[in-house]
Amino acid sequence: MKFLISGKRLFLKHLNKLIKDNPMKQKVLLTLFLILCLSFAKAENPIITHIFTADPAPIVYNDTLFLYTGHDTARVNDTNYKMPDWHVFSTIDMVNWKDHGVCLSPKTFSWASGDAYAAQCLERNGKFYWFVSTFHKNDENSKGGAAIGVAVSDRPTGPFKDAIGKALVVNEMTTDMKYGWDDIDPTVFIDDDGQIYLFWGNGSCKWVKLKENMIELESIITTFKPINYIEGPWVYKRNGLYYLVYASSGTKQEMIEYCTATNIEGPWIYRGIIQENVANCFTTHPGIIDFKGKTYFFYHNGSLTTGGSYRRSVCVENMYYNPNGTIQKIIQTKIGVKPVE
Ligand code: FUB
Repeated sequence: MKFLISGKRLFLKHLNKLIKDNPMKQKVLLTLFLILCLSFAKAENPIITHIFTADPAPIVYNDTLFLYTGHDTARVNDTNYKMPDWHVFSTIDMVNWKDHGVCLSPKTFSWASGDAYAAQCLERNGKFYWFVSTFHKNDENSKGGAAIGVAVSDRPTGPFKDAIGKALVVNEMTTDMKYGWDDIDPTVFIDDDGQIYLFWGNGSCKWVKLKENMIELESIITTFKPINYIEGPWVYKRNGLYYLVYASSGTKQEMIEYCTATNIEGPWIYRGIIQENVANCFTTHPGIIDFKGKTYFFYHNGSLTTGGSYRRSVCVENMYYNPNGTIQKIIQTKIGVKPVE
């Protein structure tokens, strides 16, 4: 860091001399200086500031981190979600983010009628499967309510098309929650033996095995209730231990809590709170990934100017494990994470 500062001073000294000598050189050097300043860019939370984003789901593919998010477009005084589509962002250094724009919307699914709720994309055999939650039309397959669909593409940023032509999970398939919007927030996990698992749910956590083709159910649906569970499950494995991280009842606002298990089918042992309430937002939503030797914890809050519970913004923090595999509390910061090479 010291090197960078004294380097800048030296650069400015020479710049001053050259400015006096030659106005053309002045322009070139000023441009170079601007580029130099940009290359020292720091991350800052929220990481996306030109639109409102929610429900972050990261994957790493070919040394690039791709971040799949929902998109909040509710007006300041609205009291419900308005989420027309899903975006993809990418970074190679955790600091500079590229917006690949709208890469999928519920309109892609002929059977869908509602908002673009939480989703997760992952790569399998060279194809990208984007599991999404949205709402079903009232038709011969469902009377409506939340549903889970799958879109597929040859590339992480699309174009994506409906992989099945109908929903993978409809409201009628789970009956433990007596309301229509419990089949939301899909997360997909592929175990070391290749078995694919889909977890999801609001109010209770549900899971099912998927077939090798990613687009058909292979088992009965199992439902369970981790302590304080509300929604937004994120499942992964580390050093032989399975982790189930989720948005929890918290105080009035959601927090993030987690369980671990030595078997993906449970029993899940409650391990406590990872993240306390977030700024200015009722919900929050976990997305965890290892990238370039570090572990990152993505979430959303309502901290942008004019932000709120329906105008959310994705943030990222470093995440650390204790030697016994438990997760240290996430420290929410404004400065975000450092760049990585
Ligand atoms: O973004 C809409 C819903 O809010 C998500 O599906 C939930 O996880 C919560 O973040």
